Amino acid sequence: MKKKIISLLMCTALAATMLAGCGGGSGSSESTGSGASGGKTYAIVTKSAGNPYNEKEAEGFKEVVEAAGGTCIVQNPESATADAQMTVIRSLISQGVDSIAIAANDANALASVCQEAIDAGIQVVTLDSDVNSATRATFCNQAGVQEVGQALIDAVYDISGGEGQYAILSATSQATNQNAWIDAMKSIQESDPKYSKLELVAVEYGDDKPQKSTDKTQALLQNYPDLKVICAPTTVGISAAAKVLQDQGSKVKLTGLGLPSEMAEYIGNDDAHSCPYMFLWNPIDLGKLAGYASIALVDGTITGKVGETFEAGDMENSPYTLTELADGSGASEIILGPPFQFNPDNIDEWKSIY
Ligand code: RAM
Repeated sequence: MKKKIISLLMCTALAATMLAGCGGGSGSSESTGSGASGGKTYAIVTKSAGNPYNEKEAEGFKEVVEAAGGTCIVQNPESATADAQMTVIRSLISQGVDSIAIAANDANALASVCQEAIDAGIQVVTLDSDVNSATRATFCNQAGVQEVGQALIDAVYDISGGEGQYAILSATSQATNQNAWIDAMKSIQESDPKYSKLELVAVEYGDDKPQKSTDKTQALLQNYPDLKVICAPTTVGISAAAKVLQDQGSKVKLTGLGLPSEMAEYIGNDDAHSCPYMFLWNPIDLGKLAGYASIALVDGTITGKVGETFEAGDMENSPYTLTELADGSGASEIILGPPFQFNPDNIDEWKSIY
């Protein structure tokens, strides 16, 4: 009898594990809260597993969904590719979730799977990195693209002394957000003679993988002996590059977008530090914003049209308004706020927060 109970318990445990496994994708988790949005399921698909920035984003999203009583599914695909995201999105569609928030690895390659979700009655919202704007309701954008581009090119200008070679170490070559920021940097540089003495010698892609980003940094140092600055608009790239430059005592300086928790030891104005300053926003807040936007879409408070507004609890700029995306399509976005500068004066306040 005892044996039977034990084997019954083991079978039940195995079945539960298999059911949980149906969520697919590496780093999947599901949890439920209690309250007004009870019975609804809100999913978030990050760019990839193993990136602390993505974990913070998912943490904020989950907090909001659960506090509202919803069920939260977090999916972190194995790699930062559109294919890996397609697999998890198809699985979420077949599970019949109410909404999917996606940090897109590719704007166009994900369009058809996003349309499949919409056709299945699922609300699709993007955060951090957009898809083709016709295939989602709205985009939770961490900061205006022009503002990020301006902050980065000004940092390169300032740190290089206004002239000389710089290189960009990006995430993946298809990432909507990084490509938009890089394009903004290039067009600002081209349109203002102030930046005419800066020379962009290379754009490399570390694919948001620490080792590949390390290798690409080392190759940049070898290939461009006159390089003055590396700008890495990715938290994974900047921390890998910071370590290479600082360990080698390189004269090349670094700026870009980084997590204070990962970058604190590299930020400083002296020769012993590789990064004088960098920028970011609060990734937990970006996830929270996507949580509130998902709930507002599911309960019908917003539909994704420019001009609509929704409440976002105790978030700084609540209520948020859907504003027009700068691509002329008439589609909407929701801006979290301006990019924030982290430097030797404030890094210690922020390094334990995110
Ligand atoms: C990486 C990711 C993410 C980006 C940040 C700045 O973590 O590529 O999409 O927003 O960097």
